[in-house]
Amino acid sequence: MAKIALITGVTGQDGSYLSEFLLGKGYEVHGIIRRSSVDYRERIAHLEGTPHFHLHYADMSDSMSLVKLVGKVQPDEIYNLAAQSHVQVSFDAPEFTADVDAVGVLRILEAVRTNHLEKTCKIYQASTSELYGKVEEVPQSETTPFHPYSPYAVAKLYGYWIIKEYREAYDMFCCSGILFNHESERRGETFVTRKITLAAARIAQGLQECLYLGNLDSLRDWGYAKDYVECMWLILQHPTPEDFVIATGVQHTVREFATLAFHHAGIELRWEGKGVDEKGIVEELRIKNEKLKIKEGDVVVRVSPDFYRPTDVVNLLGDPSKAKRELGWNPQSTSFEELVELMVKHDMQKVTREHFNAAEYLEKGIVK
Ligand code: NAP
Ligand code: F7E
Repeated sequence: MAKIALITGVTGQDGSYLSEFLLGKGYEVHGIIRRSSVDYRERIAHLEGTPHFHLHYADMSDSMSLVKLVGKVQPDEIYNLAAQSHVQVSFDAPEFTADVDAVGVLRILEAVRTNHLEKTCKIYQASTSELYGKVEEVPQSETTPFHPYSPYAVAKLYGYWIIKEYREAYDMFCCSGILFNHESERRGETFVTRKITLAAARIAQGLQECLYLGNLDSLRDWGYAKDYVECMWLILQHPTPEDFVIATGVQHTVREFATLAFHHAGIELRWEGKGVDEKGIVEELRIKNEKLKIKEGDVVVRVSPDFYRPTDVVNLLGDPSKAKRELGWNPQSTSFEELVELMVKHDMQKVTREHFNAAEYLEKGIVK
């Protein structure tokens, strides 16, 4: 009998990769989608219609929809990935964020209990390095104290504790993966990495002149989403329900990410100034493209306080020793350098496809 998995957040970056991963392992995969005025399911479009992949309407803010769905699907494993996942947005929509990211976790746990599946259904909770927030030690491990520093992080902290509570109170197999930032070609376009790789691709193809960013000094431990979804599964295959830090153990600034991304788009940057006056300037252009709107010496990255946060998490570095030791997971399967390169390559092609005749571009504009 194939195992049955239910994924909330199936349309998101991680949900799409996890669906592919579980289908590859022979699972029957069910995903929760929510009603929207436009059906925008680009990340899972290639899976729709495949025999063991099923989508259902439900919502993390609607208990009854979750209770009915869990009863209908009878999952062996639930991966709770659904969330309002943008930290900056959580300052503008804190109540919605709390409802989905905090109480939503409780609703999933109660849906499992209501259907009397607490002894058979394992639950993975998408927890986050944002719990460490205003960090109390570097690097951060499973024993580092939490200090959440945004409405998103406070909501996710509730999710973390309610999972732990149900594990102890009802002997349920439910665990949190404390995942550090993970990115990919499918990352939402307003997260800093994807915003940078798309802008570098557009600037390199003459479609944009400047990229505006917030805090360039912020440090993140960035991994590749495709590598991280394997860990979600491994956590549920572990003999005992436990929480794990998933990270690469390497950190870089936003500025370093931008420098490398522009390099792969054929633009070498140098940085001048400090704080809001800092600028990324074209040091060398390695692109031949008649459509290009920039030249050497032009400013292509500026700082805008619009992207500053009321409180910002600035020093995340994970210690993945436990996941390495107990799950046999390799935190270095995709390096930072490989991640940036694959994201830029993808976005160079996407921009070309969307805006130009590909053949014309390949003929006239190439990265030397
Ligand atoms: P994402 O791309 O933003 O996807 C979020 C998913 O949640 C989408 O499928 C979204 O559906 C769904 N969702 C939001 N509100 C919902 C609601 N009320 N009911 C049902 N579904 C809802 O996020 P991600 O990067 O894949 O991250 C997956 C999970 O891991 C999230 O919980 C996030 O907080 C957490 N996390 C992410 C990272 C990271 O670096 N990516 C790190 C640590 C933890 P729509 O498509 O309809 O909007
Ligand atoms: O910001 C700085 C910003 O929005 C990273 C989510 O998946 O990972 C993600 O949250 C850093 C921050 O991700 C811009 O201030 C500078 O310090 O890409 P981000 P995040 O806030 O780390 C965690 C682990 C999650 O759990 C979340 O769900 O970059 N930054 N300039 C900027 N950030 C954005 N978005 N845009 C800028 O222009």
